Amino acid sequence: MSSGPQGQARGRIDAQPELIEVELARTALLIIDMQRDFLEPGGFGETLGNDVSLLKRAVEPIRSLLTRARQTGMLVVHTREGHRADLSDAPRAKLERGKPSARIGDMGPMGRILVRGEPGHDIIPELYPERGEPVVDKPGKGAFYATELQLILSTRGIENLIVCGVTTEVCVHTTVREGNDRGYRCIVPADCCASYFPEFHQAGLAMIRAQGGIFGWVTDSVRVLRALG
Ligand code: C5J
Repeated sequence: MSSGPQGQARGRIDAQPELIEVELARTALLIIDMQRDFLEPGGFGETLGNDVSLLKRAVEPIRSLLTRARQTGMLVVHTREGHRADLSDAPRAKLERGKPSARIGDMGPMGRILVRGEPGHDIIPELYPERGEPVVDKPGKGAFYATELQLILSTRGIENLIVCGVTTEVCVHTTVREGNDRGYRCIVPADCCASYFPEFHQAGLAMIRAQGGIFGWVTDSVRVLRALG
């Protein structure tokens, strides 16, 4: 951590393709969809035939960043993918897709699959939001689509996003692409993301940092913690 010309605290994050220096007061931790529906048996992820235990590896690294962000007063935003109980915000193209063992809105062991307010839709206890941390409900894969996320970030003067969560190549990637197009510097700690497909996780990160960082920067939780001081 160092000070800028106006005395603002700045963090230098060792990343790929290159080091990035950010003003910490203009940086937010964005945690994507760390919900029971994706990480626990019986939820949306498992209905699609996935081994949900593969996502657990991201929990502890995210928890270490979350703890530090809270200590430093950094804005923390959580997101949850899910739909209204009447599914009026769930397009047929999404509802009818594939051959899952149960569809969005069906009853499962954690309540209705991917429906807001159901136990499965909630964030896992290890990363549970604290009072005052915005929780953005999103009907799509990207966190900017049909949500108030951009308003929340612009109200706080945020320019940089540290993007964590699941899954790397779906909701994290979509959000990084959306954020990049909206002018945010998106920094992705690799160990704070996970996928049901380890090869997609690697490919997703490679796409972000390729071509001089075409969508953003890739780092890890240890390097972010070091930059936060
Ligand atoms: C998916 C997500 N994979 N949060 N959602 O459907 O990545």
